[in-house]
Amino acid sequence: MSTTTTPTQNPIAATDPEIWQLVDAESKRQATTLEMIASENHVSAAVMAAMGSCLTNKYAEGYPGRRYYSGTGFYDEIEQLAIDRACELFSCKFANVQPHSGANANFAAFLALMQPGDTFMSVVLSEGGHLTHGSPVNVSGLWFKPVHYPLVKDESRKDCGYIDYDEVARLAKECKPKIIMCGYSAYPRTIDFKRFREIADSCGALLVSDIAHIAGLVAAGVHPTPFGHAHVVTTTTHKTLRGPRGGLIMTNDPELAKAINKAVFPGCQGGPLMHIIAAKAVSFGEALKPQFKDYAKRIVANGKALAAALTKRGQKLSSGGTDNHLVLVDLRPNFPDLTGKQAATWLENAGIVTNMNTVPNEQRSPLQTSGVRLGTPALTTRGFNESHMDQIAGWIDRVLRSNGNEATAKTIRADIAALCAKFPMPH
Ligand code: DSN
Repeated sequence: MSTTTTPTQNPIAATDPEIWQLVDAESKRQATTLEMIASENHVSAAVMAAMGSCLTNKYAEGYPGRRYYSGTGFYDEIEQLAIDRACELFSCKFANVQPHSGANANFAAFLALMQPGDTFMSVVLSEGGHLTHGSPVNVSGLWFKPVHYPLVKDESRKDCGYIDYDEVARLAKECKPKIIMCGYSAYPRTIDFKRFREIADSCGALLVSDIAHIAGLVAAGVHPTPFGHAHVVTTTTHKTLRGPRGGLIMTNDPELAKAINKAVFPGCQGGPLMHIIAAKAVSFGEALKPQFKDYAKRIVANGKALAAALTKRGQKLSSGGTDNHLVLVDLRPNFPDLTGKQAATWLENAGIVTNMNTVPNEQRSPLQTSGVRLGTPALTTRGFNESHMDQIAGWIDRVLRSNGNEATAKTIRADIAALCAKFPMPH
């Protein structure tokens, strides 16, 4: 939603001023603050327009050429384009573009590859995994048996905070999982897909890589690809990939592709969201352009600059830095009494939008936490560069050291609004 859209131009304003007022206020919030939630981004006007198009009116259950409703000719072409572009973007053979979300993509992959009661391996949510990777309150943990592999915890080791690959290998031999999941929601380091595949092969498991956070980096070649190693790759489309909110599943294996299609529909979804699938196609088209490679490189350069600028100011980062778009600030050494929840509130008051996050060896509840997760994809979309990361790290550091001082937050918020005015939202 562009801030240049005035109420008189927007049909919501005419028919539902109550909702329009909130949408407009949100649009202004996005424009005047620093969006640093690592899983969020700002989509292009074209992606936004596809989501708000007439395609939302149609039922198109089934797949291209095999639908259960009439009037789906254009939808076949749209979905096929989305599939073809996804395959070109990730250099793979099969793509299912119908999952409504990353959670649905992961559930469909589980449904395709496992039976209830089967064992799989993943990282626990509190150490950077995901709700859908075996949390006891999610179907992945209710119906399947997760065995969680650890990060290196020994502070004296250089790879502290990295995946403990030796432990993954040991646990895999011990529990003989059906699936090994790799891919995380709060992991700042490069994933060694080759090593994971060797471990999967050693115990006869399938390797499933959830690249939701790094999909844009993988597509642009600035993070190694899981293809050639993972049997199945799941992702969201709205994070670094900068598409609409949604999910995607890919594979190179024709038999697995059949099982995945069946698992998505009719397994766990009904009518596909065709307006979102069209928006996925538009965003994949954008990601295939050379500018996207440059965008992804700048995300990582900004991530590294942000990490270095925070470290220079004495902040402690989980794993000591980042290889990607994500920085995890561990508050414990500098601010033992400060929770991630409180820190995120102080930062939001200053115009810096982040999320509280658990950190390795977390002692607090997920509703309090001892860390704050930061990310650079949305800032990079707006054109912020490495010099701004230093300025932003300075603001973050000041807020954290201010003990929630309201005057400090107010001053920084005004400075941020002034800076944001120079970096308009994508139109
Ligand atoms: N909730 C997302 C995130 O913030 O990382 C993962 O799906």
